[in-house]
Amino acid sequence: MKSKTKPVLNVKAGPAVLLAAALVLLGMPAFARGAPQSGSPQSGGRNSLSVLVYITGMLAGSPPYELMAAGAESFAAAHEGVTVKVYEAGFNQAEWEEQLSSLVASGEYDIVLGSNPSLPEICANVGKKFPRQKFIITDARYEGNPQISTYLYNQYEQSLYLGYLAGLITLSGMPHANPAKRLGFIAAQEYPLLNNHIVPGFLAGAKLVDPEVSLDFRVIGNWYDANKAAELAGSMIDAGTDVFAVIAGGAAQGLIKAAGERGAYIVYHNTNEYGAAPGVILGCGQMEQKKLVEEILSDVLAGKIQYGASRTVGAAEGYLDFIADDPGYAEYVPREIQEKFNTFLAGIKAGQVNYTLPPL
Ligand code: RBF
Repeated sequence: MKSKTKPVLNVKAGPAVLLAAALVLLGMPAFARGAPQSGSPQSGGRNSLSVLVYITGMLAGSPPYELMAAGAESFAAAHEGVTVKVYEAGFNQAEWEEQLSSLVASGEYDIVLGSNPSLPEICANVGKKFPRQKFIITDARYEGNPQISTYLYNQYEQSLYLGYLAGLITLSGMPHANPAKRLGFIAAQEYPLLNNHIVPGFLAGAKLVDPEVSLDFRVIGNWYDANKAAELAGSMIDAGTDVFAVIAGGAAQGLIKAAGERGAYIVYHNTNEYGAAPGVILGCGQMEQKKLVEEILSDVLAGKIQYGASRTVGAAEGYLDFIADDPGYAEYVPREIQEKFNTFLAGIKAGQVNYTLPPL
């Protein structure tokens, strides 16, 4: 079955279409699903929209997913005629393509919204079977497919400033900082965005503080095993790591627990996690995914999405930030570190820190 789009009001329409359009205006979008196609979403605006938010994993513990669902739901609450279904696909990546295919086969969704670097290829495959289905994916780059639009966060940049902060902390005289100049990075799994942007950016940022800083990089093997993350953290602390970064979804809780018990520090990507361990989590980046998703949906309604294209957004554009106005940073990080870090971050936001974004 093909995907369908909703009628717009300025089309020449028969009585059935007019009835469907009226029902949309009356807030009964479910009826409108049977309405015929009335023009491509790229051209001109639309009054109703059915969105599938496809979560490649689980919401809980995964900031990019929670923020995406929150953005879509708040947009739907503010726009009559916009409906959102959030589907959690679970952790079995081998099932994702088939699951998405059967969801799309219903023809219910005008767009599929997702956030995962591995999603474009899956959507390209699903899209071959459903040529009118559109997919919009954040946290990914994919170009040249007329069904797919992507938005890449410049995660090299967020890692650069979190790495810089980690470098300042490992060199400091803070209670748990040791002389080893050794940082740790715990990842759930390896993938190009992680290996080519996130980890190298983190080390490059730390090396701007002191070129002798080294990185101990370990992989959990999945996005949920907090015990394994705690185990890895313990052995990394034994080997001299005193400041960690982590990209591991819910499994990151194991690191937080181990660092709290053993005495180590964490800088955290994408979300405000200070409250989970004050005095342990000393810096949190912010991914403005909720804002980006609301803007994307607004562009969908306005017919302004560019399919086939990818846009990169970072700190200078206001889509990546650092949460400095939290006691977890303001009260626990020594003043002189804050001053150096704030200056560096301001430089990043002003585009004054020179770096080369590695290929993905
Ligand atoms: N990030 C999460 O926060 N939770 C997840 O469960 C999760 N699963 C992922 C699965 C795959 C196959 C890939 C490539 C990435 C996944 N990510 C997940 C990473 C996420 O999309 C993002 O890159 C990182 O959170 C860094 O912003």
